[in-house]
Amino acid sequence: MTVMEQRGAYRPTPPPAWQPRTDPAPLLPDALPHRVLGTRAADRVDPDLLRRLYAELVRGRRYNTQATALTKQGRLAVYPSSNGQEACEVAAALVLEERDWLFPSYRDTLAAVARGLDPVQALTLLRGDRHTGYDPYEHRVAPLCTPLATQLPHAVGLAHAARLKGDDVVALALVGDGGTSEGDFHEALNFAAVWQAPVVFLVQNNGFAISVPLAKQTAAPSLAHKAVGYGMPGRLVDGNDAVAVHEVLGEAIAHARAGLGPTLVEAVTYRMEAHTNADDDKRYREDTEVEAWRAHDPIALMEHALTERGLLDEDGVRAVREDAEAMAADLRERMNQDPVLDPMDLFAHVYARPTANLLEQEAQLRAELDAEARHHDDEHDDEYGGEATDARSHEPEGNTR
Ligand SMILES: Cc1ncc(C[n+]2csc(CCOP(=O)(O)OP(=O)(O)O)c2C)c(N)n1
Ligand SMILES: [Mg+2]
Repeated sequence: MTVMEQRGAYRPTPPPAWQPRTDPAPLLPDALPHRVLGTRAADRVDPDLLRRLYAELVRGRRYNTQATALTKQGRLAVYPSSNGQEACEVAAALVLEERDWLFPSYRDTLAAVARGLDPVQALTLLRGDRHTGYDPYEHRVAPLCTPLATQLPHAVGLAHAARLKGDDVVALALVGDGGTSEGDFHEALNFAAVWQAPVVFLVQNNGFAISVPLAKQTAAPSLAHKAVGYGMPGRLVDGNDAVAVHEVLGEAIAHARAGLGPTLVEAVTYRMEAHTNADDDKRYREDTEVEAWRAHDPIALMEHALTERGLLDEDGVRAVREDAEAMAADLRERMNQDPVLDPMDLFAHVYARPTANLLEQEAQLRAELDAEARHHDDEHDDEYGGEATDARSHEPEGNTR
């Protein structure tokens, strides 16, 4: 007897007949990246917003060049420059309310600085000094995250928790195009949409994950399309147009704040420099491609818009540049001072309740440091016949701590 004969019934469609649960059309991204600068809409943008964005873009680029120079001087271990991506960085920082949270990746120091973080503290991690280097609660900036996409579930968790507590907080999480291939990206989007968490994901599609171009990374029509599969809206924006990014993020944040759930924004931009100072981009891309993007520079776009509207003249440009130079000089000077570090800090801020292993390692390091200090003191006694109280008295002259 066949299965059909057994049951005595046959229907070609699953019971009940399958339907999409929601209409996907409103979730689909715009056909082309949204732009404001260079269009008629630029005439209506608030002049103060234009001037603020411009000043921050210029400061941001100066910060990037200074930080890259510091790697060459051995003052910074590594720097992933966001040169070319300043519009995303600056718009992300300026669009948030003070009570909101920013979740950056390693490439997003500019966003953290534009949100108010001390420019030197923002580089502490990349200098290899200590932990995150700043207090995340001070400006509501989560640690700059090096493991790809791990900041995304953190952002969703914080946003969901805030909603449960009734706090009016939105989390904005930044990630790269390559990061969208990580498991954490998918888990974060899924949870965010199921919980309708007040979170916005900004994907900076800069064309590359180190040397891997986007075409080898994903078969999706656009990264914004990835939103649809999770049931949240996807938006596409010109990532070099600071006003457009500010506008699209502003709408997504208002949507999230109103309890309507998350949005995925793909900003189409370009990484103008190598992945970091340790990378050689000539090995995997053509100069002509880089030059084509140079003509669509975020600062030039903004300067053009401001000049067109009579909001910027030579004096204005000079004032903004001088301010950026002063910031760079201060950064240089402070980064040229050797930080005073306590090795025991390795164990601070890791766990609220340290594990037995960590306590053991902490005691071991303390004993080693004490023994070293005693050894220095003994050497000093032998050499000078006197009593040394501080191991640092043996440091070479000219060491300016
Ligand atoms: C989980 C994890 N896997 C691999 C790496 C090594 N890695 C560092 S940056 C990078 C490329 C990331 O590209 P993308 O997300 O596009 O960000 P971008 O560097 O372009 O800003 C990779 C693979 C990492 N940091 N974390
Ligand atoms: Mg990338």
